[in-house]
Amino acid sequence: MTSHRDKQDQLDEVRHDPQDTYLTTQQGVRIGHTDDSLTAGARGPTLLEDFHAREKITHFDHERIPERVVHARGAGAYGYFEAYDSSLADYTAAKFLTDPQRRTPVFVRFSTVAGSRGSADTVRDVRGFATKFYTAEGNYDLVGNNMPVFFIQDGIKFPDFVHAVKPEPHNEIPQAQSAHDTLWDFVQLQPETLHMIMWLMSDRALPRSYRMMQGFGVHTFRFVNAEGTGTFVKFHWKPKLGTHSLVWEECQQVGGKDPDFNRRDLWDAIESGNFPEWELGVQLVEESREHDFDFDLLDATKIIPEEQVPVRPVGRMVLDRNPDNFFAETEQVAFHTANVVPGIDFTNDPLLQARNFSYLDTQLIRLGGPNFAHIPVNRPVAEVSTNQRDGFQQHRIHRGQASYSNNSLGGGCPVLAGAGEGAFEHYQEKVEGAKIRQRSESFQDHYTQARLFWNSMAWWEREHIIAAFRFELGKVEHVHVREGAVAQINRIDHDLAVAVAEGIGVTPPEAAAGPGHDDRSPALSQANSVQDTIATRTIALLVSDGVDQAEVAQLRDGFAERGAIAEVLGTRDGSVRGADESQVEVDRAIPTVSSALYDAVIVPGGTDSVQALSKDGYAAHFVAEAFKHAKPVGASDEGLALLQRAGLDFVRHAGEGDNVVSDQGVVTAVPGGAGLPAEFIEEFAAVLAGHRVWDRDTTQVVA
Ligand code: HDE
Repeated sequence: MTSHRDKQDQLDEVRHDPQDTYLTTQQGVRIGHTDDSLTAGARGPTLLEDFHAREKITHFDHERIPERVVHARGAGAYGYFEAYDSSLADYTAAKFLTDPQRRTPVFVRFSTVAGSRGSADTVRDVRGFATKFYTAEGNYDLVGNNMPVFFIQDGIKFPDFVHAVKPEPHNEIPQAQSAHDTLWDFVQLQPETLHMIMWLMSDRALPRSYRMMQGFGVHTFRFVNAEGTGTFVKFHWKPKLGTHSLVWEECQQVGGKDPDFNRRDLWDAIESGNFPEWELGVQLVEESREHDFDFDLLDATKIIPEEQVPVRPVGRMVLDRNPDNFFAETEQVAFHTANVVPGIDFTNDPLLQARNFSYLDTQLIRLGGPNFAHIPVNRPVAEVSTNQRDGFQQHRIHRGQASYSNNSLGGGCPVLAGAGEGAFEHYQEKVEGAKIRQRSESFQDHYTQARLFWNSMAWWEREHIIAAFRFELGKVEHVHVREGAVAQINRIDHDLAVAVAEGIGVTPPEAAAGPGHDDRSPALSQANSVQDTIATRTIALLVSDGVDQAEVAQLRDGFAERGAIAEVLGTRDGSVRGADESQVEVDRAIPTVSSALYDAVIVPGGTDSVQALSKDGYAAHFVAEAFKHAKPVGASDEGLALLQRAGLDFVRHAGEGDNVVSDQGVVTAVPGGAGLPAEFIEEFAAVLAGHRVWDRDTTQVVA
């Protein structure tokens, strides 16, 4: 029976703890002095025989390996997957998806695509969502993204696309940005990118947290059941906390204040026991229905709208353990789309076919040879027995005389699995055709689904998309590239193209022929993914000397009960004085953070505290900015002064019989004998569960 511990038990064998050890060389010789080289005299030359110095420096010189050519920046964690029931057995022989008794260990790595290893987390980019399932039948890798489509249809275009999006080759500018000429030149000339570009310009490219984003296998894969019958399948991960994003301005601020924002969030959530969780779902299409759609199932620039083929929930994944060592685990993990197990197979999606070549190939250079599967994080929990031998970093001591099949000298071992012994059998698809270099006619419509996406957005999502196009194209130097991009957008939606053109100094185009349909897919809008929870959201409580300490405690406890985290931000670090002269502990000083790092802000009462905060530029800015970013803002009666100082002069005082007022996501309360009324926290939590308050008059904000 697979248990969630299997992988961890295996890793325990190689985990090393320096506790109670002596410093040694790599050869195990103890070292008593590591600060000075061996020299001829105190001021003389260093001696070659100083094996310790040489080993120490040589090892250091070789510490770096090539970063991933794409998805270089990432963060990972361990966990497990469990199927809800066995109902998928009609479609797939994959045991980890059909045996609810199993807990299959997993390692997941989230990543950005374009930036280098040291780039900021909160850039506008696609996020990788790669999962390695250590199943009892071998490793299965689902190497997906947080967007369900891709930029190109055929893998042969991948080097072109990546060269276009990466920093430009002459000056290596800009880092981790798509807002530059070469990407948009590629886009304007390659309309198959457009559907994905719509996703990239949307809030999906700015996840609030890895724990709050969806994942998609992107390609149509194939399930194969025990009888050998195939069914097309698309994979979906849905986060338990809903799908939520930052706004673009926040992303840019966070990039400076905390470039590790998403990485830290994942780490902290796991360390504090708030284990991230996703539900795995599948869309299933019988082979007989392959041609029933107005797009090609093999085209990775298309989704199957959920309204056409519903997503069927099949199991859940929980991440419950951080790695011990970033390099050993997160950096050395090697995913590969061709790592499949019986029950899962490929389709002829030309993007997938190229990936099946690329991922093995890239590990050979990145991890220095063919034995990277021996690296602990990559080792299956299933038994491995091959006739492959030697190579750099061979970690196994293969015994015996025979390393070939068939053999008689080794007793015929390793033996071939017979019928019923779990051998992987390739799906027997009949294929025929002339050898040609030509894209299928069925791949030629690049606008219908881009328009479907646009039609499905809430008004504020549309506003964000327009602003994103304006930002990105506004950074493009070549006018013909701006114009070309607008012309392409015009074929998706005329109003969108006009809005973009007006922002970037390009003549708005005439209406162009395009798909022109009004179809919508509600599942595409993040407005429809809100869950009724505030678990792990962060709320800033702004305080200074004289704060009402009872309110602070009440807010901390009230939000903790709902799984959220209220942090006390003071005009200085350490502690501030409460109104009753007690010490109120401060988590962080306001100038060291930013409203962009929190989901909401509340100003508790205490006359002196609010007065001091009102004189503090940082505090007023904090509130104004949180309001501008559509976040919930709250205040106890006295705290209103700071809200007004921040320009929120529409905020009314709560009054008699009306002790909590909630207007445009600004919640205020008049405390009674028992402190803040219970409805205050309740109402604030309800607003916060909605993540942002888009119906807000932002002209109220002081610039
Ligand atoms: Fe990748 N991709 N990719 N990709 N990809 C890599 O493999 C590649 C594509 C994705 O956390 C590389 O180990 C080609 C689609 C993720 O380690 C490389 C093509 C999707 C990760 C590679 C694609 C992805 C990678 C670089 C077009 C979403 C990070 C390092 C045919 C379904 C995995 C590495 C991790 C990484 C090639 C397209 C997702 C070079 C040739 C589509 C999440 O092999």
